[in-house]
Amino acid sequence: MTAYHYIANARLPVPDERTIPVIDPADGRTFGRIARGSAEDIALAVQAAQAAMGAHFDGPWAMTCARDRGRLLAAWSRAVLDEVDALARLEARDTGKTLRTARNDIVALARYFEYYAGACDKLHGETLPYDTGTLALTVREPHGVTGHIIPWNYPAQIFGRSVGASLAAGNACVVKPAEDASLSTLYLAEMAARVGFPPGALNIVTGYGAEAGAALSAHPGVRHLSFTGSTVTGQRVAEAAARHHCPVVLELGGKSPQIVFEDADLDAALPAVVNAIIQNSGQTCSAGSRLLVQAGIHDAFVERVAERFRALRAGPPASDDADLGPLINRTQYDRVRRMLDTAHDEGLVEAARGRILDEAPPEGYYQEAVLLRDVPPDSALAQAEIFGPVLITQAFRDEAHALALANSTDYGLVAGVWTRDGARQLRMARHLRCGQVFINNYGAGGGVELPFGGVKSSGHGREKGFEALLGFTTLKTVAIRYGQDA
Ligand code: TXE
Repeated sequence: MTAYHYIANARLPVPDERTIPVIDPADGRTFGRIARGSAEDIALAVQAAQAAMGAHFDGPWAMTCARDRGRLLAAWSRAVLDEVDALARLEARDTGKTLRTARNDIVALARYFEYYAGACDKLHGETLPYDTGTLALTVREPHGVTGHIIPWNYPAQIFGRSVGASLAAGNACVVKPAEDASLSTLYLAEMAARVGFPPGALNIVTGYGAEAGAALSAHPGVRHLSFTGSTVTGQRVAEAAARHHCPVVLELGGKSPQIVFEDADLDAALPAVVNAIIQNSGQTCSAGSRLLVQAGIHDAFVERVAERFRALRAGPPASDDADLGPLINRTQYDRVRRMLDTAHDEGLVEAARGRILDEAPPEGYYQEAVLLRDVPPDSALAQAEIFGPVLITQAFRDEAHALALANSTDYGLVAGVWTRDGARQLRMARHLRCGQVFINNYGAGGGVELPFGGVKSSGHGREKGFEALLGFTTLKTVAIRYGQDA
């Protein structure tokens, strides 16, 4: 099939020499091609989005009222649920995630559209006390054209949370999915056209980050940018956006702690702690990648975690026996292996290792789950985002020590705390330097309603919930003089 961009509700085919192979992480084989977008393709997509908005916000999409935007998003949500199995299969093949995970992702995607469908017509301004004889009010307006740079770890979900909120607020979107995982985005854009979104409201340009992604972040017609990805690329995107005064939401990496106190319900903590790191084979920005356990129970609890790790199996996405799918690509696979080599060079203790199923093709990017114990806080393994199924442990003495360790990285995305002590729960929630704190649970990215984002090198701005919707608007103040002076 000819590779294409999707602009103004139509496929824009590209010649073969302008394509990128689509590789199946399960066996390393090429099974399709996507278009390799250029700055010209981005310009076309921005133009289509600008036409949908109109120069004075008088274009067809800008004139679509909030109620109707909500109805379109609701219809899109239902269409996604009608095709949940097809979408999950596509996402699993493109990313290597297990079918089970892919299915959850697609259901979450539908829920994003449902949430934002209901939120469209609840987005309102205020009236303000001002001079007698003047009515002052604020109106929430869209930014105009918004750019969305999506990573490969949760392509459908991240598309849903960012594009869903932006369209709900009345913006027209240009999306650049990751070169490693663009298929669900292309599929969803055609679905949007089918349910009735007008041409230009949603446009997709696939391609490499350094080409299509850089062109999108530098395009002066883009009035708001959402980026999810690495810290380094996020910085580049923000620098390019700053040149045309474009606000940016950055959702970057993490090195999130899961803190287990001696008084915790350990039976409840155990499965949650394991799931928080193996979910999506550890390729989750909010993965709970550092396990901090109070010294008195550290060894016994870590042994229970180790037992679970030994039973974990990496295998093909479609296999019922696989707990983890392969990593996304050769680069990520090599990166994780390199970090594990460093761990061994530094003499770190491997407390447990899962296994790779025999049915996994040797050319696939399979990495078994690894548990490393007593990792020094200043080592690379304790500081850097590994983005694989690797959990490290550290023992802490008391609450102050736990906090010091938890806050000791450059990141600040999520933290999990397990304790029955109510006052300690509140103290920890207050002093942890991160965007989300989960007490006696760990919602790795979960909860469409809950604002999500980081502090420090994990980024700024918030995705998800109503907060994200507000971020996709700008405020206009209107003061109407009607002349009845006091
Ligand atoms: O990310 P990039 P990569 C982290 C994780 C991972 C590392 C590298 O630690 O190991 O990043 O992954 C686009 N201008 N996360 O290299 O490069 C790119 O095409 C504009 C955390 O894949 O940040 C893709 O669409 N865009 C993370 C998107 O940016 C550019 C998810 C992400 O790619 C660009 C993924 C440029 N110059 C990786 N260069 C999370 N927060 O969930 C690349 N891109």
